[in-house]
Amino acid sequence: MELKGKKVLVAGSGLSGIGAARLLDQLGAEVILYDGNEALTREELERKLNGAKADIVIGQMTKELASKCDLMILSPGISAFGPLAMTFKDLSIPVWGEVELAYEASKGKIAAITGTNGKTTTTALVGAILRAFYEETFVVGNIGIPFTSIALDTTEKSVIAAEISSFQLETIDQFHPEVSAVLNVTPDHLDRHKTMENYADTKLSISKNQTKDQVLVLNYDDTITRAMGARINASPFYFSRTMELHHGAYLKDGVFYISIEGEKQEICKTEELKLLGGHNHENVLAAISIAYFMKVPVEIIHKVVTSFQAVEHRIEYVDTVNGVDYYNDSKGTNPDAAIKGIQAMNKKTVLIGGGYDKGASYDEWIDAFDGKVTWLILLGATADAIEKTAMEHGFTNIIKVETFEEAVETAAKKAKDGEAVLLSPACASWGMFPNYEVRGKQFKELVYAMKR
Ligand code: UMA
Repeated sequence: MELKGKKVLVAGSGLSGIGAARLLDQLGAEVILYDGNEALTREELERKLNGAKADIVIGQMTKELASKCDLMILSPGISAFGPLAMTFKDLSIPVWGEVELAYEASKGKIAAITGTNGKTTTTALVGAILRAFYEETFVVGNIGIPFTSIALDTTEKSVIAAEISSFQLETIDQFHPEVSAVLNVTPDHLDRHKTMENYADTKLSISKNQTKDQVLVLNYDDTITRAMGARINASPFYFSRTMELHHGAYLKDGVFYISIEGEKQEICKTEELKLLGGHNHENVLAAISIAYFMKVPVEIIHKVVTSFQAVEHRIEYVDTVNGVDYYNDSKGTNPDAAIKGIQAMNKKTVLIGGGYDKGASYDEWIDAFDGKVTWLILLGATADAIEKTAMEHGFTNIIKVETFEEAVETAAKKAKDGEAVLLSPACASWGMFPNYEVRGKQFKELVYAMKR
């Protein structure tokens, strides 16, 4: 769609909304920046727009305003099936996500990565590998850099590693990655997607425009992603931590291999990695596969994979205070991610959990405590629900607190010399923090303050 002169409403004034508004202004569209949060001020949004032209509307959306628009760009935090998006859809006005808009405006080849867990680490690792080989590499998306913010900097020679969430996939249309990946699908965001089937289908739509000569990388060890291979136009390429594959990437006896129709090549050994935890072996297998099909030579993949360090907020070692190791896993925003957090610990652990309620079930998470968790410190909207589940599973060493400071203080008191404190909440941070990054940074600050 030619966007010059079109009236486009951008919904949401967070990272994506501002990125989209700025891009649209550069493309010559007439931009309306809308945000439903009445606590925001015009001045704040003008400051964020940083010189880009846009009419600002805060508060209620009206049908009259909607009917004047040619297109609406939706921020990922707002559902594509909620009342705001439906107002536009009912008027037959196209609704795109910020990712679709960026795709329309950008050039180059995209490696797009989704999955419930591991997508930030995998995207960062793929980005690092691509950067070691290609001059023009961009790393964007859910990882925290809106795709729209770099769209006009891309050229035909660019390669883009994009972390794409299920929220972002609700509103793609023509988005067409060269290589895509669905790392795993476990329960998350069910308050928004309602059923697992819906959630998995949304994830799979990452590949909907790909053709037979393009690749969708899938996890063979996850039953949901394994079944996806039969439902796509692209060629599936599987990875496995448990099985040797004729055509796929796999881990066997501590060695990572990539095998193309039975022709196998060794990439590296587990002992060479700086990434901790078995779940990271899956991320490495996925990244190896994606980079291979983005045509990066195996020697370069080896070099980057073996030097790559963990991403901030994902089982990140913070410091040791009074003999206790502190780990920040603020990115553990659902039970499955938090299970990986506990599994990566190799000592007795005081766990800090709880937060925003996404309607998850905590049974498997509590089961994963496996005698390793000594105390569970709970806070946020889910504290009572988690306590109830823990009690049902016979885990009673629970302390509920009101504030985050209190949580860290209490954990420090309960942890003994030689043990660990892990922030891995199994819940999103919303309600207490704007995002998990702020929660993780505050955790680190509190640990550093104790050390001082
Ligand atoms: N808003 C409304 N109406 C609503 C809801 C929100 O107007 O009904 C407004 C809010 O007032 C706010 C804005 O929308 O001003 C926020 O938009 P947003 O929630 O889409 O957040 P962004 O700042 O644009 O950040 C988004 C992603 N956030 C979400 O999907 C919730 C970021 O992922 C991403 O890094 C960024 O785009 C750039 O691509 C964060 C995230 O939490 C890390 N992702 C979820 C996850 O990983 O689990 C999916």
